Amino acid sequence: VSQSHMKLVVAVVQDKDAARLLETLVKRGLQVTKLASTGGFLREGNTTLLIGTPAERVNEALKAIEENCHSRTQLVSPIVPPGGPADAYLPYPIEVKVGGATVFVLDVEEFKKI
Ligand code: 2BA
Repeated sequence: VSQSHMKLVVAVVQDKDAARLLETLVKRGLQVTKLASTGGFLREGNTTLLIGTPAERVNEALKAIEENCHSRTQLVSPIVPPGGPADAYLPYPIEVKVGGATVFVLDVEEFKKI
């Protein structure tokens, strides 16, 4: 495979979906690196996968992501400001929709194994 045809799929997925997705990718012969990551908004753990693949297999990777990643709603409690009138108002949790997956597909300038 010529290096100019390599793509890098960067996928931020939920921890709950990561194991099954990894298994699917590896079973299909795609190579993947799993990174432990943290979402900037929720400040909770998520998983970032780096999938380096020939361009013609990007769709297979995307399909595996689609099949294994589900969106979920999560409740987030607003922070009561310290020293604030904690009982003057009742902060209620708000619903946030997270995932299925946030995916970036990048052109790979160079790909080497040294
Ligand atoms: P988090 O940053 O923890 O965001 C979790 C979910 O919270 C997001 O789900 C979105 O529904 C909501 N959210 C994020 N920022 C918000 C804001 N400023 N106001 C209101 N709601 C907000 P997803 O969009 O599915 O993103 C899931 C995770 O994917 C994110 O976790 C983050 O780690 C990553 N991600 C999403 N978009 C990204 C981007 N443009 N660049 C880098 N990472 C991204």
